[in-house]
Amino acid sequence: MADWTIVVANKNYSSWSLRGWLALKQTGAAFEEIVIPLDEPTTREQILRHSPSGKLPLLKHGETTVWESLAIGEYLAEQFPQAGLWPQDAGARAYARSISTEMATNFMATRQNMPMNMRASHAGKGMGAGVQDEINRISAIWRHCRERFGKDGPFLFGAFSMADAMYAPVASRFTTYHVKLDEVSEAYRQAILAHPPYQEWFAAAKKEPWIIPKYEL
Ligand SMILES: N[C@@H](CCC(=O)N[C@@H](CS)C(=O)NCC(=O)O)C(=O)O
Repeated sequence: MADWTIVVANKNYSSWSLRGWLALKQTGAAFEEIVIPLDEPTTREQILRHSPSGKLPLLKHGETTVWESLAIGEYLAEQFPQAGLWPQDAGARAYARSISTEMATNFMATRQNMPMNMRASHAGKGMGAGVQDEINRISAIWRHCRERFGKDGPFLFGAFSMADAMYAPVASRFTTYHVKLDEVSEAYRQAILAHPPYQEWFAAAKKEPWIIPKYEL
């Protein structure tokens, strides 16, 4: 049995699960995975068997359990310093933590109007009140990071980091809802889509049998 297990929800719909899973993949550690489908009669009971908050993702490492995607990222960064989950430079690291927390606690209009649904293609849908303002803020973050910190690779801080794990579901949403982006943000969206672990997750999402009608706009 692997030392590491991650409990996630449906790959097609669970943006938070994708964040934790991408962070774990970045460490290179072998891990086991438990997938619990959302919105089923037994979902809550199944999640509570693992997660005291009733939410996923949840990471298990021996006797240690960690939930909340940012806390998972912090724990993995401590356990695997070589994975580069946070940038080396203190200023860049502070910026990465700020934008990751901003992602974790904001952008409610986008979340509500553009639920993650990796398999779907909903051109023109999801542009509810406040969404364009949030898209503008997200694009400004992406442009700033790419221009100031991203010279050594295609991601926000060059190499793939926790900040990319946090914004990867947004890249997925912008794809599903055909959001028009500036050139720099569009290139970043494509870099996320081309990231091999993202593709692995997406391939699994496409094979899932579950459909959640409320996320099928
Ligand atoms: N703040 C949490 C959010 C986790 C969250 O909301 N997860 C959703 C799945 S995307 C969940 O577990 N929902 C449980 C349910 O709908 O029953 C984190 O960062 O991990």
